[in-house]
Amino acid sequence: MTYDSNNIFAKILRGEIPNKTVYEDEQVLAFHDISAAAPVHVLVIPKGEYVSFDDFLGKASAETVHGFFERVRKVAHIVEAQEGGYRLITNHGRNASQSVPHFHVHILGGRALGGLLPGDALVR
Ligand code: DGP
Repeated sequence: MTYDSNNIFAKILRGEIPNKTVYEDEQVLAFHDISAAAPVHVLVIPKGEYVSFDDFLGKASAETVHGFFERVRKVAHIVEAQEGGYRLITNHGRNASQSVPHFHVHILGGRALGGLLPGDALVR
């Protein structure tokens, strides 16, 4: 997997495109999704160059992976999503409709989110 340093999240990390930051440290940036699908919709991205979850787990150290997911939890608490509940989504590749090729986790919450997939998605 080749990382495209012109993807939109790389531009956000370089400060070329503004974002509404929820949390930032040396490892991650968390910001509000531009097209929120729920009252809480935050994206958490590592600062390292990883195309997707699959790429991240394949390349990053166990310490980095652990640190990333600890921060996802921290961000979920910052936006106070833990009490009512939240869903994590990460899309890898074409079938999952990944649209930005920089690994990111969606934190969704703030309302009842319903079933796992939109509609009654039948596997055919
Ligand atoms: P995915 O489909 O999993 O690759 O999700 C990409 C998400 O990124 C999508 O929910 C919309 C969001 N997004 C795309 N461009 C921007 C942007 O410029 N700013 C912000 N804040 N979010 C963006």
